[in-house]
Amino acid sequence: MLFLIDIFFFMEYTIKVNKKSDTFCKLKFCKTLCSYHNTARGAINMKTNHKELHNWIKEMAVMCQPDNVVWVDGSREQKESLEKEALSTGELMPLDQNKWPGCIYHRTAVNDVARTENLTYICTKRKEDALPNNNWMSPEEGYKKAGAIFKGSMKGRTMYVIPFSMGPIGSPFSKIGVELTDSIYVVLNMLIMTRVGPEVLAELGPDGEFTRGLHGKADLDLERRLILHFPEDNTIWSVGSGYGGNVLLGKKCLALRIASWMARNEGWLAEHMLIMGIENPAGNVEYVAAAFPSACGKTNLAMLVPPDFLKDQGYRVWTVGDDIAWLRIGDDGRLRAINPETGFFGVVPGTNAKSNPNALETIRKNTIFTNVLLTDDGDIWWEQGDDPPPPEGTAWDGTRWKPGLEDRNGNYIHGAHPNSRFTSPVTQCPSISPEWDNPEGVPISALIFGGKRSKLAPLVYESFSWQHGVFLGATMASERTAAQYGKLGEVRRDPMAMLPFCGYNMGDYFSHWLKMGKRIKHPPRIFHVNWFRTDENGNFLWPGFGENLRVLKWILDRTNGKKEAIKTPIGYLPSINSLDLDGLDVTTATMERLVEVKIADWERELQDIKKHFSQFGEKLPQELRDELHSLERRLEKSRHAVG
Ligand code: OXD
Ligand code: MN
Repeated sequence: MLFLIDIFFFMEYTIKVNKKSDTFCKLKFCKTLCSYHNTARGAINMKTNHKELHNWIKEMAVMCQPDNVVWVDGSREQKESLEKEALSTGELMPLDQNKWPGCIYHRTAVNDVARTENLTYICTKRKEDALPNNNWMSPEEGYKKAGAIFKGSMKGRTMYVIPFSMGPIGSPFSKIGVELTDSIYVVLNMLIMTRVGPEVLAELGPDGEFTRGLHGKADLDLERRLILHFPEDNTIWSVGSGYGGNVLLGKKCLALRIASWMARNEGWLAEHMLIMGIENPAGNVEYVAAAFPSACGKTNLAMLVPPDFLKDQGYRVWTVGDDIAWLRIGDDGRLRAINPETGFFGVVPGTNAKSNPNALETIRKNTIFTNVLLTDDGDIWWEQGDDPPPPEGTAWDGTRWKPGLEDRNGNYIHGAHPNSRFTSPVTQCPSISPEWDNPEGVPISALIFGGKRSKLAPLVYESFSWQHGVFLGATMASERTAAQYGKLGEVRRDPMAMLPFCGYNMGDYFSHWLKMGKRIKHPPRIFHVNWFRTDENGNFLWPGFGENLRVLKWILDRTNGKKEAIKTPIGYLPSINSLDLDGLDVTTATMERLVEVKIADWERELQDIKKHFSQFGEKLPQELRDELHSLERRLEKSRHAVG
């Protein structure tokens, strides 16, 4: 039967190619097609009679002209043989297996170390569906431009077919994607980050919906790099990059940009949020989801270790996810969330016994390290870790490195790239929640927004309502740190931490959030936190790290109606007494500064929010204009009251 189907496809494709009078050499075309058939039949259990899937793979193979097409089946044998192959070509490098069992090393091209937002596009028929928060291209132009780069780009390479599920296979939350890629590094990362295997094809059936993801390294030329999303076609084309955020198509591309589009149409939320459970001494676990812009410590918070004082009382933290949350309204009328991923793709530098001991434990084995420093004996090192630097090694960019190296301007030269990464299975995390892959998700008691604000935002405050909470998310901002591009201290608005990831017009996105709130019978309360307030000398006022659990505790107490709060113009704030500060070395004077609301500062903020809102024009929902005016009135009233 399979044979007959193959003949049928062969004929169909021959006709199509001839009709288009494509310039492909027919011989080559046959080679691609035949090897596709061979490997499709050869791969263990990777059988599907999904005609559209077969057609699409063949169409992409005809364009990219790989020498082979190989299905990825999720098996240990195939993974090991791919590792071996990549080690033999230098795509991967070995690590000391005694020190780093099951771990491998990869170095990206020097020009390819982070997501390239300027080369990332949403391709929709109408420009206004993507703007103002995205780069836009028409689908025709997108397919044409990227197609020209893809054309013939896999000659001499293998195209891997990865069927994957974001979310537990078969869960009502989950979505299926298929990524075609010419990179073994991508295959190995996808095997950690997503669910891959014959079960995915079984779930897809003969005609199930899937996201079509095509990735090709091409020549890794920055001038020929494009990360394109076609939400109207449920398609992603990424070419010219080998960096995770651009090429692990299940992550930012599918689980945020494409999924946010789907979520709007289907009535759910795809968010850039961690999910964590907090267990109280009575053994009850309550869950929160929190959005912070990149580089604000989401992974650290998700894996928080309680300070001794709270641990002794019986508090525990359970990690569900560190980056992405898909949220739907459950039958119980509550908002429920899943982490669609199965791995962590985290930043390595700064990971140490204080900032994140659970991450350190997670990455000890079966981890892919990208762009950290490599020593000559197969060890690795990174800045702000626990270990002193090795006497020498090879830096992330392949150059020789030793401690104290400086460039011509006297700047420190990094051994590990500041955005070097670990890819590790979530199941290796000591704090992984037993509920992390519950197909029904976990119920969310509180949604938390946050950012780095050195002066303005108090440690924590609660919104007055869902609508006000959406306003807090829509106006969220973070100050640039030294490690980021741009002016130091400059405030960057990053609504819901989704600015680089919302796959459609952000004004419509705000409306969607407001609509969702009306549909949730028992909505979570919405909070804002800021761990980063500083004194005049730039020292942090709040100790952060595990102590952040004290703030989460207040948040959950509020959701349970247990704690009083002070009504201020910006929201409900904790009185200092209502925060559990026992055993914490922070003076009352410092605490007072941490919860201070300075009216003059907020009035300045208001002007900036107005500017921020103006970019959404007519698309800005009236409810958010109302919230802005209410805040203005409350601040005015408060200023008069103070005199
Ligand atoms: C990430 C990011 O890589 O948000 O998770 O940039
Ligand atoms: Mn992220």
